[in-house]
Amino acid sequence: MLTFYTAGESHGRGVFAFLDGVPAGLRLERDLIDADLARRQMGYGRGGRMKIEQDAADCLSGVRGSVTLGSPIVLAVWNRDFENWRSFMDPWEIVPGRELYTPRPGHADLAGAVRFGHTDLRNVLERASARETAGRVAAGGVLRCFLKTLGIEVISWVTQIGEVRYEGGFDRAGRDASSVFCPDPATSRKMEQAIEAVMQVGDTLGGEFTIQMRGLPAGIGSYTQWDQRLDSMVAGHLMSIPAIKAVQIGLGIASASTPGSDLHDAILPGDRRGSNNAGGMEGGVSNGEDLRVTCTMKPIPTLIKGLPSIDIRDGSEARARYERSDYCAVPAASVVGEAMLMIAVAKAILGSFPLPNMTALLAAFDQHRSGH
Ligand code: EPS
Repeated sequence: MLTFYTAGESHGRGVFAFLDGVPAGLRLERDLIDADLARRQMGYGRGGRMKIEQDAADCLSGVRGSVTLGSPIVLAVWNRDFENWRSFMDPWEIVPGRELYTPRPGHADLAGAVRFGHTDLRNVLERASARETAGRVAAGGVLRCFLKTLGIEVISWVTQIGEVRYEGGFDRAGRDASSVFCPDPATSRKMEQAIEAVMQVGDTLGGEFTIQMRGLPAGIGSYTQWDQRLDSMVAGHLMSIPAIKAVQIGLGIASASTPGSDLHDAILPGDRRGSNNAGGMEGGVSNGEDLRVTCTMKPIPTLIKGLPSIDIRDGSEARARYERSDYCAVPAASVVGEAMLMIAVAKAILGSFPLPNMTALLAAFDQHRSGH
């Protein structure tokens, strides 16, 4: 079984990813992992923090000479900003001055403080911050190498910022040339303008992105138990990304208004399907078509103008405190979405093929693939 966790505070020493169960003998491409981390820092509308950080994965265990050992892997993404926060974030002795008492509506501040009994909201937001997603992307990079070895590729693109929508398909050159990760230049410009408009009034903007996985063979996941269903694993992993409010698989919400005769993907001779409205999964099992998932992101809850709130010390009216934030992080979230999809699918593959090294896994996987 593949186990994945993160640790780390936003202004602490760093963000850490822990992966256990990655087979031995997997060759890792450091550039691939760091390219994902660099992409997560990009996107029009990011805030000042991204000018400070230069995220890269420092591998602390489980890898020798670029090859996995089969032992637990720990990756560190060090926070450059820690130098500015050392006195407030030191594990043993801190100086006062960075306490927070006015929770942001929409963030974990208030509910998180209730959960753990914190009286200083800093103790919540340091961990609830989306800075944590750097650890997810570092781990996702390791699993990108794993999936690439199995002939599986993951891509994503932004389909909506605010009210500006893109209905076209994926084009790598277009996506990579776009500051908002949308393949079409004219739509990208409109998305930038939508972000600029909220920047001017100190507001924030959400949106939507689509992730596609190509090359996953049929038969991964299971219909036999709810938590082994691939769609349940995929949705859960993507829903866990901060600010994601909806996950759609294939045609998703539009399935409700589509008659069954139009919705279901005809099975044709020669291993072909008439369409892919199911998004590559039927009955919780991959069906050999591309996995296709769309995620909706709400606007970031940290606003310059500060939303209505209270001071938790006395319950009096107050505006939520603003320190620094992003205006729009949908492009960055699409990179996190890729990582979480890769983690979910890698868990499902290793659940079906619990083999200790890549030689055995590749042999079993190739045999499975050729059976279809
Ligand atoms: C983020 C780092 C954070 C925020 C952002 C994501 O850095 P800081 O709080 O120092 O500015 O920029 O987090 C949020 C917007 C949030 O609401 O949690 C990052 O590395 O992605």
